[in-house]
Amino acid sequence: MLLHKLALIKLGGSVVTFKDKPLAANAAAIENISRILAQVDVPAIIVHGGGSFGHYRSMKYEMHTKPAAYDVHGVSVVHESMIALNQIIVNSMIRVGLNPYGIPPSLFTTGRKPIAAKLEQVHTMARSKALPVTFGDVVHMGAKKYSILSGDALMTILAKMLRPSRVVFATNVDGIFKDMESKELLTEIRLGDKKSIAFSKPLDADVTGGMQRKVTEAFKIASHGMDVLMVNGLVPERIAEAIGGTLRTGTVVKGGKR
Ligand code: IP8
Repeated sequence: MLLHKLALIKLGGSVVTFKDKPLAANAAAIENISRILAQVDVPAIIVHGGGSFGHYRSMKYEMHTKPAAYDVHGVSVVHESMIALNQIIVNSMIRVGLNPYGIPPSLFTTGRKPIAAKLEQVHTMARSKALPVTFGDVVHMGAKKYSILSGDALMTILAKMLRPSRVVFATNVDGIFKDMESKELLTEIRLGDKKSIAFSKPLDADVTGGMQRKVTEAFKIASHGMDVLMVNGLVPERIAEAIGGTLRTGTVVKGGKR
């Protein structure tokens, strides 16, 4: 049973950056979403992706989601690029009167494992008017190993521990399409439907797997009984609709039992 309201929202890299231009934030999209979030008065936690910041830098240093002894200078550069993007987003939110609080995932995870007490603290902050803003990042996996922890995987970690009442993935498309030829938008899908969705190949500039990764994580979250909403974040009203339970254009991955 969901006892309280909490919205968990992923802002995809394709929304907050221009994926085809290195280190280019989409300032207008970030500002539009910030304004929408300022109007929606509900406790929330934001996760953002890497887009042309983290992915661009990770490619240069050949860093992936597989834990390995990557070039530690690359680790610094990738992490710094994500901090820079987080600052752009946090500052945009401050300008519209929100109370964002940037949090690297390493503050509440060890590798990919959540630290329960720290996550509970993030949750408490969200319930008391702060807006935690975390992000996909490069994280330490022990000894000399590091790994890219995608914001999509973080969504699953956060959803499983905090059981939000709304889980929203905002990307640059309207939702999940049946296939890329017909571009028929699937308004509702169930756990059993996963095999029938045809994905396009992720862009080369995406080290964590593009839309397919999002859908995989959405299904994982749905298998824990939570509905997951996939919306177009470049039409920011849809994020507000998703939070308010009035979404008209998007895909709902229905929560159910595995
Ligand atoms: O865009 C990736 O996060 P994502 C973060 O959510 C890095 O997959 C550092 C590439």
